[in-house]
Amino acid sequence: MADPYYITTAIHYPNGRPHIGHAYEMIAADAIARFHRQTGRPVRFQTGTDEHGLKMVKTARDRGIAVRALADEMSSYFNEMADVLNISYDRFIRTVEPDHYRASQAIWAAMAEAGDLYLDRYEGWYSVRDEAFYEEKELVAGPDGTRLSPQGTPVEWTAEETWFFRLSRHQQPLLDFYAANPDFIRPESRRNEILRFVEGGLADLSVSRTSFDWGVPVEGSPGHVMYVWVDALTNYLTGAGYPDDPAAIERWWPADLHLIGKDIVRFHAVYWPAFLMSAALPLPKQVFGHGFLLNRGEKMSKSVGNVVDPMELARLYGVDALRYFLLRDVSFGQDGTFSDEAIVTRANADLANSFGNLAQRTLAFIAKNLDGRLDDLGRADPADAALLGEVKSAADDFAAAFTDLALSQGIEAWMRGVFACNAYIDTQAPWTLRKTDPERMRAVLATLVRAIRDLAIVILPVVPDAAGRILDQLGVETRDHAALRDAWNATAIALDPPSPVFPRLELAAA
Ligand code: ME8
Repeated sequence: MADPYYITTAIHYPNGRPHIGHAYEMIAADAIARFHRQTGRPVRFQTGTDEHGLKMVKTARDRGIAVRALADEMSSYFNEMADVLNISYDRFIRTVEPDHYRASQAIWAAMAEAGDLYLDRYEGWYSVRDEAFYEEKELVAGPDGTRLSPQGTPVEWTAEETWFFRLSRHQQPLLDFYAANPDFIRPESRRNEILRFVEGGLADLSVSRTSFDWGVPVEGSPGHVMYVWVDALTNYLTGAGYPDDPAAIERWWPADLHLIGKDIVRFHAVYWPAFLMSAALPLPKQVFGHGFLLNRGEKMSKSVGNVVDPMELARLYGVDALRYFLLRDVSFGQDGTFSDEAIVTRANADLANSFGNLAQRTLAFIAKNLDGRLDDLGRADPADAALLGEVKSAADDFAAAFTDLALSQGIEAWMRGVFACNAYIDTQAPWTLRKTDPERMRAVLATLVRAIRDLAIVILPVVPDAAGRILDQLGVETRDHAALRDAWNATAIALDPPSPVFPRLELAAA
């Protein structure tokens, strides 16, 4: 039985509508989840919303509505976006759900049992926007002399009685863990950042709040709710069945991959493993901090007014084009920039003009000249095996790259397979063979159909809808990688004139 694979995105703050950065993270995680499913691994994929904390309280207060009403409304937009973008999640978790309360209280109890929690008074800086505490030495000066967090967000002084977690005690165990697991934090730049941070010493962490009540209650400590990051991180355990379902935990925990943005690596690579060590639970295998998406090179913000609605982009250009662009044009792990022009250019070049055209032209030719049937496989030539060899090597390179989370490199490898097919079709010229050598023409078409099927299977995780439709047109049911190694020959295919699955895009009017 293949190893189960558990992948998660960050859970998103539903204090506003989802933006393209949220969409990007879900799409990347979805492509990885789909890829692993195709290899035959049982996959569990979780995304969702992070609904507690002061940021939610303040946003609701500003809007004059109840926090729960804000959470319900905004969370539904995230869920809707996930569905529109074809995100194949197994669970869309909301941190207001009862099983999540049980999980958060269970890990709290385990940390208390380990002697890692104590009551004290917290005085220090807090950024509501980051939902994070900062030490004085980490702050930077703002333009008007105010203090800002290292992320550039406003900080406020807070003073209250809270529970503390003995993070300091976990400094050395964390360093030992990083040393023994060099791939725990990726990419390398993030790992180095975290090593420097932890080597610099860890202060104990304030993990409860008493100044508001929108959070998971700390049992036995009236007036305390958990610091939002304690319950937020625990969502990953909730999704694995903790604490109620030992068989599910056994199967899914530890998670294989927490996919998150670069701004929250500290929470996932320092606090989270420390909480888990304290609770005597296994640590996740990997935390990957992806880069940020920039709008034409600029950071997006409400005040600049350049925040982009991913649903609008999907409506204008199609979900598959958007998914393809984001995964192909952004080097995974680095920041990336997008614009309407870049999406259109990339989708047209790779999807409409290269792969789409290859499939459309081949299937339409078979539909027109052979009534959509290839019963007789014609006369083979070494060029056929050579092409299938190139496609196989493209598929292998894609798989190796996706296994290593080098997503854009994987797609580049796939494009090499598409280019090889287009070169083959031009050299073999089936439209000429139709008159001069029909037997050879059939072998060329059968080779192309085989190649198109394999390339469609390979690219399914990236463009599930369009690649799935090509496979439907070919009458191919399988979606698994195992099929890439089978002895399938093109037979009855494209009975009706095929319709193009990758339309040529035009730039939407500004
Ligand atoms: O941080 N480009 O939620 P969040 C790419 N609730 N990714 C971006 C981005 C951008 N421009 N802006 C944000 C939180 N992200 C917490 C997480 S997890 C237990 C709790 C990413 O809604 C960001 O890095 O602020 C994060 O991974 C995710 O979107 C949610 O951000």
